[in-house]
Amino acid sequence: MAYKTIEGNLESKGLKFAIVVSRFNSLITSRLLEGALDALRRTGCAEQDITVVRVPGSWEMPVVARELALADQYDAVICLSAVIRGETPHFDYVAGEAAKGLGQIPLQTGIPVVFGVLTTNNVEQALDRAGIKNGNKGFDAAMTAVEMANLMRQLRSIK
Ligand code: INI
Repeated sequence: MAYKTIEGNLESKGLKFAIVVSRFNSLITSRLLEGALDALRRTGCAEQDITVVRVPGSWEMPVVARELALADQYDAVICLSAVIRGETPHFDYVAGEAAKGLGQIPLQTGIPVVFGVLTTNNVEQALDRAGIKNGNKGFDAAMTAVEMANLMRQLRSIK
């Protein structure tokens, strides 16, 4: 007997998304947001099905993403920020807590939370990943959100 494959498609018509975006490093994060919006629009998502929530920095993302996941309004939450290594250990605390906090939310809520958080050594590396040289990680994060939202719908419809 042929095996069964389950995977999410890349159509976002009828799905709802929340995008959490940080103001910190806004030169980078505004580009990540543009990339994410481009991906959602191009996969068919209606403008009124997209909610953008702005937060001060990566540190503040988990509590806000959790609230959105619990709201029962969104098929996926997309988190966009950039943590850039400086001279102090601040980077490790902020990046570490953001990753740890965001990682727990899908497990607690069943709503996919996509980690569109850049962690780079300098601004140039971040810009490269925000539409300059190495693609746009905001676009990639939104495509992952679309796939995961569809996958979760399929898994929930299995009888
Ligand atoms: N927040 C970021 O999103 N990226 C950073 O690189 C960063 N650095 O390096 O400090 C950063 N700090 C702010 C932090 O997220 C909080 O907003 C702040 O500590 C207030 O709680």
